[in-house]
Amino acid sequence: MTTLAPGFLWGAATAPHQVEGNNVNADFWRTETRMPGATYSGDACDSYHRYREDMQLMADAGLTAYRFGIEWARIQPRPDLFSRAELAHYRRMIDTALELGLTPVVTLHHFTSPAWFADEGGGLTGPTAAQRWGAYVERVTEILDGVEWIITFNEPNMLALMTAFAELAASGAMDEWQSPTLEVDTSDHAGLVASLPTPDPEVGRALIALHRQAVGILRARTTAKVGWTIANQAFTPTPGNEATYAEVSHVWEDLYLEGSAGDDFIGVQSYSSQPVDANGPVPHPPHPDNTLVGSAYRPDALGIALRHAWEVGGGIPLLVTENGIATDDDTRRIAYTEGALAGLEDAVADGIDVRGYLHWSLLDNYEWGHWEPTFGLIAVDRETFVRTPKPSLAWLGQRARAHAETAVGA
Ligand code: IFM
Repeated sequence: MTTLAPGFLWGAATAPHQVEGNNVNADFWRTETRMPGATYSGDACDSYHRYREDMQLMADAGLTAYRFGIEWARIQPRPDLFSRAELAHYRRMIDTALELGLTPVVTLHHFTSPAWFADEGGGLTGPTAAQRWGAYVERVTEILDGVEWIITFNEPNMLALMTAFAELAASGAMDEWQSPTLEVDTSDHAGLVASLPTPDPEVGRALIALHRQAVGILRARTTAKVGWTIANQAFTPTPGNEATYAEVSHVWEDLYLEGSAGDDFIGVQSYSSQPVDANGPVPHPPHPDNTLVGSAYRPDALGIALRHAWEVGGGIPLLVTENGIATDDDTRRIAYTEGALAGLEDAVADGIDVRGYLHWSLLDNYEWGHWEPTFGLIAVDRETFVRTPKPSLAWLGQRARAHAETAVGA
């Protein structure tokens, strides 16, 4: 007997730079060329042209929601130029999702900004940020009719971490670039994890201000539910280290959960879990069970993350905007997701308001410098772009269908 509400969203997620291809005006397009050992995004999954096929596969499987992003660098390729054609492109994506019965969950910023904005003097932390970001958000509201869920920033805490990485790299203290997500590439660098920088709270506070600005604009011009998505680390204290745990949690995520005050929802993004001892997050050693990004196999992380976000967020409704596993074994993906959903259902049974589950990722997409960590429910041929759904897509779709039947019969 499901505890999930009838309108619970079942879907999958992508981000523009990771799937669209040829995002040539974005800052990360240039960053890729500066990352030693990195592979370029290039054509990515060519979803810029193949989005209908992607959405059709989701709808055919039984899913009911699609989280995708709008790419600022396409909407505003130059400071003095907004592209009507690109606005129309994203409107077509929204229309296609609605036509296929998929609830669009739209992200306005998923790690990438226009390169000209990054150059203007500090990007999101620079003096022009509020004016530039506000103008972009206002312009995008012209195409958001009928969209019920809008995400301002994806993982502001990881954006704040990326700033810390960039500062470290600029100081020459880091001879090798680390991908922007915590989960990436730690397998080869287990010893490095302990000395990784932490998200810069100053950057965090600047992002909270930009988020609040966007919430104001979106509330005034749309009827959508508005929130942002936090990378939840599912930290757990080791005995006697509760105070360190509280400090670590604050700098990594609670600052951002608290910055959600007044929002309509908090996007929870969870992959793994990490204990905290007296020295901080405990480095995770290489292990045969690790995922392809070197993180611990922890399906229970989602339940921990939901409970933490609910508690710190003060009861703001939650939407799982990312959860998944980097693996080339789809049976393992299903087992992981089964475990994660069990944690979600337990949390809901305990009274936590969770509005949906969006799996990361729909496609085997570009993982910020790498193609090897495959998170997708659908494989993509890197030469032909042919999509091949994995059993996990049908499995997740079946969960959605079973829930719909139970909810209707309830
Ligand atoms: O691919 C990323 C995504 O862009 C943000 N959250 C984590 C994912 C997996 O590392």
